[in-house]
Amino acid sequence: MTENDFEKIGQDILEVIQKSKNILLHLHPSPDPDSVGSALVMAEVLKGLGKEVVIIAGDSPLPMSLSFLPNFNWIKDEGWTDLDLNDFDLLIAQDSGSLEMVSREINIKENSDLKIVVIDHHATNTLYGDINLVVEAPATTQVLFKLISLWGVEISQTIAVNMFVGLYADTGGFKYDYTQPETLAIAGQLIAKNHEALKTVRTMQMQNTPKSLDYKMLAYKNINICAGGRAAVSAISFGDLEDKKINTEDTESVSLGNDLLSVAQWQVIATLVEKKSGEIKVSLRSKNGELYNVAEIAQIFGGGGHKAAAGAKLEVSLEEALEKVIMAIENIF
Ligand SMILES: [Mn+2]
Repeated sequence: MTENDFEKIGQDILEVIQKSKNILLHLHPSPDPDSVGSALVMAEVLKGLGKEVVIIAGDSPLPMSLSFLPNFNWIKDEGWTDLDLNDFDLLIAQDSGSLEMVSREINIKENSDLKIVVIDHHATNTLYGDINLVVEAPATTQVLFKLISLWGVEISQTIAVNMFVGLYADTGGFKYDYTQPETLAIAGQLIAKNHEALKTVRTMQMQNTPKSLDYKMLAYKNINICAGGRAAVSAISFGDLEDKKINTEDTESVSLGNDLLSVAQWQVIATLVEKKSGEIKVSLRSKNGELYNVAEIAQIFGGGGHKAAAGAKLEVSLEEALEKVIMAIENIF
């Protein structure tokens, strides 16, 4: 996207916001720090513009492992069916590459005439909004930094923290290849605004529960090595999660993908987690997305994401999912 296009779309979004009174924000299913950070940043900006704002947790429970973020209590523990979409003038859908990433429970377009503004950084974004600001950036909070700078909004101390955690998390702590010089420049400005942002990311990395380690143990116990030892797929069954009484709060702080990718020989890894019986969440990671593009694999299963990090959902048995994912991975080697 050219600078001109960015400015044009950015101004269009501001105009729509100015015309709206009640604005709805949401977290995407299995919300990550970029989703939560983006929602809290946008909410603060909108409140500053005198708007009524509601943030709902959406499909997933409130991500309590991020409850230390400033203004976290603004997020209502409500799903999409708990509210009347007609009460709102505008939905700003952030960090969500498709309607399914906004909600898998309802189809927002079929259930309302709500105007939708999309602000996102996923290359596979389906442009489902009335206005779409989809920018190649490592995190939605990076897009927001540019956007609110364009609007002339000052970065507050709380905005700085919520933006920083989004940048930090989506770049794996500024390690992933798609981290841009601009990402670090923005991170520097955020730290200059509020040095506490560093403490916040440390806090973020210490949110395991004792059962988080049981969860990791299950992942490590159920590894299938494939592609001649260059890839690995871990599969965790619903039964095992039930037996160990592992809940969302135990899993949301754990990045199995990063743990498995720490094995030097494995170029690609996948984790299959049977969240409910017959419903498999597939996460894929690649050490080198140019060489082994896992977004292509995710797309086979109706998912999406980035070349080095992608995901999908399968509604089959765990055994069948495992077989299919292994086959798809072996095909790209
Ligand atoms: Mn993101």
